[in-house]
Amino acid sequence: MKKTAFITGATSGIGKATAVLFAKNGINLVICGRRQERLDQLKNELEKEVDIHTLNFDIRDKTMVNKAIDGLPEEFSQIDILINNAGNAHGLDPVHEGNLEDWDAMLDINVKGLLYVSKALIPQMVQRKSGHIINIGSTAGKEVYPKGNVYCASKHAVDAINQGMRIDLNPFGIRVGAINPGLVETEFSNVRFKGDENRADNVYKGFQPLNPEDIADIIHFVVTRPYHVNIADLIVMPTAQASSTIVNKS
Ligand code: NDP
Ligand code: 8X3
Repeated sequence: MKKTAFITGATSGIGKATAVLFAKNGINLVICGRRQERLDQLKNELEKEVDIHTLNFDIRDKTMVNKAIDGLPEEFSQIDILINNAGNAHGLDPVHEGNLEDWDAMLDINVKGLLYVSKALIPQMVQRKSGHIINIGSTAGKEVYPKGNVYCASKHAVDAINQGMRIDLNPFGIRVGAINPGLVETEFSNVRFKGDENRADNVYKGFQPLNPEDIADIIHFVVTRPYHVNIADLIVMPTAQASSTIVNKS
């Protein structure tokens, strides 16, 4: 029987690439994001391959999250794979110059939003005693870099939540693991720098960054391991990157 994956942040970058690869491999999809036209476009592209349903919600809004998930049609109501991917950095400032709205956005989206979606979906996995959760962390969740303060804190929280979920869901046979990418060229830096394209492009100049398909490939590898194999925590960087602050640029 085909599995169903629920992917947050499927309108762009890593989430979108994962949706495309999952569809190619026969995994039915619930794709989520706020940009409905992008969700519709992706649905049009992929519905020849799999059953696909779109959900539009702002992950910060727990009422919206619950309403969307409670309203899933019967054929999409059993979620086998949850990809907790939606997230972004907002700003890159030293802590004393940080913008409170940026801080709220990062903690509300990357941490609380991930928890809202998880809380809405995990009980059915517990009841069935099956499921697989992939949390998209970051190298920023493993080490802190200059001006990364609150984004790094949000991803360190994802690291802790990933460990906590794995411990609490262990009695139910639910697999939980994190994938922690380094520099991936997506819309991430456009969002971080609020549409400043030059600044965003500069992040990926002078070396070959990862692309979202590289991460999708790894996510697909993780979810296709035999049931007794759980990839618990994985860090992946471009070859040119050695740490958050060391990148070999030409
Ligand atoms: P993108 O900006 O390309 O994609 C972010 C996705 O998150 C979009 O689909 C966006 O959808 C969704 N999203 C953002 N805010 C909200 C919100 N409030 N409510 C609902 N959905 C939201 O970035 P990436 O693909 O790079 O990022 C995906 C994940 O990977 C993030 O968790 C990020 O932290 C992580 N990551 C990224 C790295 C990188 O270098 N790019 C490296 C390490 C980790 P929409 O705007 O339509 O709502
Ligand atoms: C994204 C990677 O180094 O830009 O999480 O923070 S980084």
